[in-house]
Amino acid sequence: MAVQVGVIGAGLMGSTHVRTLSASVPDAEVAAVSDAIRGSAERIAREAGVQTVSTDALELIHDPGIEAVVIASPASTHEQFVLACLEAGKPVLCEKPLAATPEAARHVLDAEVALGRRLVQVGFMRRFDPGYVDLRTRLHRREIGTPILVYSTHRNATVPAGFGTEMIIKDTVVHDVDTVRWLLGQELVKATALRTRSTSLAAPGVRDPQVVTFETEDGTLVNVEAFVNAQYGYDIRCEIVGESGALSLPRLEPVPMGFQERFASAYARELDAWVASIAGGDPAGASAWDGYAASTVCEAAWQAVSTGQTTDIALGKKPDLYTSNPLVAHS
Ligand code: ISE
Repeated sequence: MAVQVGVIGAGLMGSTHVRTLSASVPDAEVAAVSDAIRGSAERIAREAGVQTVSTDALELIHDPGIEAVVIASPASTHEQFVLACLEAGKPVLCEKPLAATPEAARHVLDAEVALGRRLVQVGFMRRFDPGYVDLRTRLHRREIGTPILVYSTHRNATVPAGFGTEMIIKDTVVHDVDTVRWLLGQELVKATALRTRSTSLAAPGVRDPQVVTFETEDGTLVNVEAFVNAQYGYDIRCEIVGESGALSLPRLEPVPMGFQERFASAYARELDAWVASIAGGDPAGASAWDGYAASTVCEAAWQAVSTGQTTDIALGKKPDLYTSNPLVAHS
């Protein structure tokens, strides 16, 4: 029988996940959708043939008919809902960020460690993008030797109204942070923000683009550019420069216009791997530690943007629960 999945949040991401689970993940069935706005949940439920509609996420989580949960509600709700899933012993795929603050992400991490088993996967879907997977495989085959520099470029054509400078870091750069940690198998230890001129097309007071340089544990330098009013398209680039060569993510032509188009395959593979991990028990994708690390790094990056000073990043010791599936250390 297909895994009975409940989806919390019927906005852009939640609806995308309902459609993808329904159309592309044969071992899953979306059995319930909840959203604070009943009409939103009803709309996607009608489209996808979902039986149960709710406006109460906790009711969905504790529904005995629901075996696993996807959280795609606002970041401010993630801590409460993920903790409820852990309490109910249900596997949960939580959209990034894991929580609204590093402290809240730490609460989730500590709760999963106390439980003693991994139930949390965080929605860093680039880990399932074929281009990024190939890049990482070739890097770990040492095709370019030891990495020295990484350039990660993250351009949106436009963003919704109200998308401020802090969101450029915590909602956009957060992907580049997780991707680079995963590619290199390294934690990030310092953040420095560069002052750039802003595009005249940014909303008043928004400083866009943002350029943040990170240093990894072994001294690799990572340059992240996030430009969310680029107009021409949703352009994701990554180049890794090593001691004996360079590797780049394939460039898509024409440039897609949005992240749903650019990462459609990654979202489907992410959900498929998550459902398979529920049946098979092996955790897939980014863990609660990765979610905590990404939130902590982005908070430090935001401090660097706000102060103009280089900010140190201290994650503390990684719990043993996450060392059995370590970041792929660059040998
Ligand atoms: C959005 O939430 C995403 O996750 C996209 O991948 C990112 O490009 C965009 O900037 C975010 O707002």
